[in-house]
Amino acid sequence: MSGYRYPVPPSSELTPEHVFRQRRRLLGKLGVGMLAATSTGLLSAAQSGVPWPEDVASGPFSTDEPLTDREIAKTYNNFYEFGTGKDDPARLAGSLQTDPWSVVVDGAVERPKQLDLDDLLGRYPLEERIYRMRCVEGWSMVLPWIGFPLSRVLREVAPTSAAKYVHFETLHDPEQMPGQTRPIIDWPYREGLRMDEAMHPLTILAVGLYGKLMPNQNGAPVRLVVPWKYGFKSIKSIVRIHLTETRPVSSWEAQNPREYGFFANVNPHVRHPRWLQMTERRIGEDRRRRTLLFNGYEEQVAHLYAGMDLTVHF
Ligand SMILES: Nc1nc2c(c(=O)[nH]1)N[C@H]1C(S)=C(S)[C@@H](COP(=O)(O)O)O[C@H]1N2
Ligand SMILES: [Mo]
Repeated sequence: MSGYRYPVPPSSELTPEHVFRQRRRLLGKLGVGMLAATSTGLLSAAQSGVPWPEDVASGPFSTDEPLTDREIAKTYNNFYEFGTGKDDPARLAGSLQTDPWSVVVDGAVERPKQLDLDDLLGRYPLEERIYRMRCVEGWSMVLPWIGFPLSRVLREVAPTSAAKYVHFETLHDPEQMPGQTRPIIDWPYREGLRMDEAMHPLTILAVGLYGKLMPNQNGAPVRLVVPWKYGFKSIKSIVRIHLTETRPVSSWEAQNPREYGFFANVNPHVRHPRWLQMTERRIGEDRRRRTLLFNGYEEQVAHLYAGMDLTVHF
């Protein structure tokens, strides 16, 4: 990859300034702007369920499998910053302040950048992507995300030849995230991708779900979605994206490297000491399904791992 430059997208690919200011005003009218004012807990983004103010294009790679029930997807969550119970995030994530918000994009880049909420909601053309999601614990869902390819952001910051990996960090604020007062992991939650995985068109930053703004419990205002990897790679409520030459150590890997590898590709043939990986339970169904290599996205991503022993690099 040395000497490789990611071209900056032509400005025609970015949403014109006036369009996203307008979107922001619309979102404001619909209630997003009120979130700060009502942050006493009367109304959280999760409860407000603000609909997208305009049509969102349907993006590539969507599955036509039936969607997971919206209410289940919003009440059966892993977001340890709000507790380890599946229903904790829905009950407790209302305390998360998502406006204002900013994401720093820096490190091995020529043009470091700070993305604020306006940028996240309007700078990049939004698409809906219906993806299968597979948790390492053995359950799966089909979720309609709204977001944009991470590659759009990475191209804009112009990675240098030293950029081999991308680190991601969740907000660290125990006052808003009560789970961070307990040493479950070494907070903040951290994740990482290799540069080619981060640039892959399946990899998105998501800001919405089921046609509405991202509920807090699902990782508002912006979370990663990497559908061929176990769910823990899809880090929520991101505040920093940092490009480096060295491979990051993700939070779960640091906590237990035998159970959680850096790659974490969905792979029915790589055993986990505590959970079955050959099959999965699609939330809402009774029978177990066979788990597919790369969560069924083999055609799109297998080439990224050509020549790698996936039982070693799990
Ligand atoms: N910051 C943060 N991100 C996180 C987690 C978490 O605990 N904290 N849990 C991960 C796990 S294990 C899964 S399966 C998915 C769940 O996403 P969902 O609740 O939107 O379905 O989020 C991932 N991202
Ligand atoms: Mo997970």
